Amino acid sequence: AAPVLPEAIAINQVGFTPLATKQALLPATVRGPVEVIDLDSGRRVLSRWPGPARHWAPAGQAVRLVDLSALRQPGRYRLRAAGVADSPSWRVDPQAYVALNAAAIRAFTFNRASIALTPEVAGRWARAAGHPDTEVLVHASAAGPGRPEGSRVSSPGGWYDAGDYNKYVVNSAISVATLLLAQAHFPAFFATQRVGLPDSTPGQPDLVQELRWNLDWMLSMQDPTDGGVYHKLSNAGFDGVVMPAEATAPRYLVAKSSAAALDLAATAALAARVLGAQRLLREGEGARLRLAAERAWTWAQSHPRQGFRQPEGIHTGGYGDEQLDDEQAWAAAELFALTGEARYRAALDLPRLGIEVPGWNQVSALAWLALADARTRLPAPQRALPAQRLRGLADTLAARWRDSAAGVSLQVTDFGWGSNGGALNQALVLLQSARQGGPRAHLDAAQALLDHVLGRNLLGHSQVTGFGSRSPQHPHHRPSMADGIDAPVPGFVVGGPNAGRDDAAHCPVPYARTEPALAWLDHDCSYASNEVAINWNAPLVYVTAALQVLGGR
Ligand code: 9MR
Repeated sequence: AAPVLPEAIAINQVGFTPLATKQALLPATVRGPVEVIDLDSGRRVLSRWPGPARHWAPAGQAVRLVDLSALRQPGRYRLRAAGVADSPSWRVDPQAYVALNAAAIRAFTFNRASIALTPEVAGRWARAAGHPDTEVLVHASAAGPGRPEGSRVSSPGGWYDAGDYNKYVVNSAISVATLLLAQAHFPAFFATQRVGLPDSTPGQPDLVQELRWNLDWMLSMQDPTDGGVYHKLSNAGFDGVVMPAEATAPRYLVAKSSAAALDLAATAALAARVLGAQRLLREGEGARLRLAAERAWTWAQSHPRQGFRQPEGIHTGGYGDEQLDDEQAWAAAELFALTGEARYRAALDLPRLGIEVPGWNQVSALAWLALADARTRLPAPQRALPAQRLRGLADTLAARWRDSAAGVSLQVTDFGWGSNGGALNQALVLLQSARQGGPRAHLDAAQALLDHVLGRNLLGHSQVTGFGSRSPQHPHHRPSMADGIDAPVPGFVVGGPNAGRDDAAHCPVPYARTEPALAWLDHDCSYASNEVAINWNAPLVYVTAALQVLGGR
């Protein structure tokens, strides 16, 4: 029979702010009390009985939870119980998530294209610049009147998407938008959050400085002739396992798509609005962002169903999405929130617009967040809709959290490609309610999802490189694989358990377990469960900031 998990008492290995709800996960076989040991004094400071053993479907086994929230004294602790190994150490700390948040932002810096990372910025992960992207070839699929096939375009900067070195507009958009929302919702936190970037501008928060690296690149993906937006800037095939500077294969601008145009429109409009409201716009930037958004919108209205299909000879990531109602709504909502123009509101059918947890191909929640900010300009009968939709989704997630044997809202179907990113996006939704004075349960359900990502799971592993005493050592991330340094580049959340195990045939070692919540492989072969990606790190930045600010109350 498969071993009973977790092998050791599982808990968020980074820790908690003093007032946070603090839970640990136990194998069902543990029946006695769980003791909290203070690692400085060696003394037992709390003892609590675990709850009942209950079946948790995503892992196909029973588990127990124990609540340790009564412990509020800052310190370092470990958990002990008869019949199971001790937990890893963890902290109660008023600043519990400040360093993790900084590292999560710095992970974007580590993934910057076209720039060298010096030891002052990157420590032992310093590296040479790669991918200047100043002479990118227009691929046949992207050729147009102003830019024939084979012509050269400069499109430098931006972030590498993930463990690969390509740059994709659709995934960039949700990543930048999520970071902009973090800046919009927690400005005081980011005003003092210093990360140590290669560049800084007086008066600009580091978060904004970092996201601009990619926002500026996104703007360069717009064709000045017609306002259309290229779907990606990519090699023909994925690079080998080499450092960025050694990856010198030709780069292409590939096919315009409706999704890329709508997502750029939404992100540029959001950037103009958030940076404008916070007086962070640079000279001419507000007008430039607005014009880019308007032109991309106009192009998309005349090319409403230009899906992305991989052209002949191009084999890199797809980010193809055929269902674009949510992208259309997000772009319309952001342009309406920015400009107040009736034509954008007219493009929205709010009673029919649903809401789902955000993801690279699902942005309806982002549309509702924009509409919440613009609610006073909606017709009176619709003004309550944004709050209702957002609250409704948060209530659904909180109900799943309450019913869960493992104390987390994740269902069997949530354990697909990038499940950790999905978990953090669920937390982001719950935190919309929490930051507007919603019930404590919504804050607790969000905390539980961060706990899951930081080690309160049956794998007993934190899922963030460099954080927690057991963390991913072999992410599918080319620099981490090629740099000759044992420790992976820190601050990245890996994709996480993925029931699809889409890479199993390609990996030299098998997944130890196949249950949805256990299908994770800490091997650099595992692009389907152990890759990093900007769209998963962005909600890590959001959620750690939110729980630092809201959970400390
Ligand atoms: O995150 C993407 C996931 O939702 C898809 O199922 C998967 C397969 O199409 O692709 C993932 O995105 C990858 C992208 O295509 C290329 N760069 C790495 C991304 C993360 O694995």
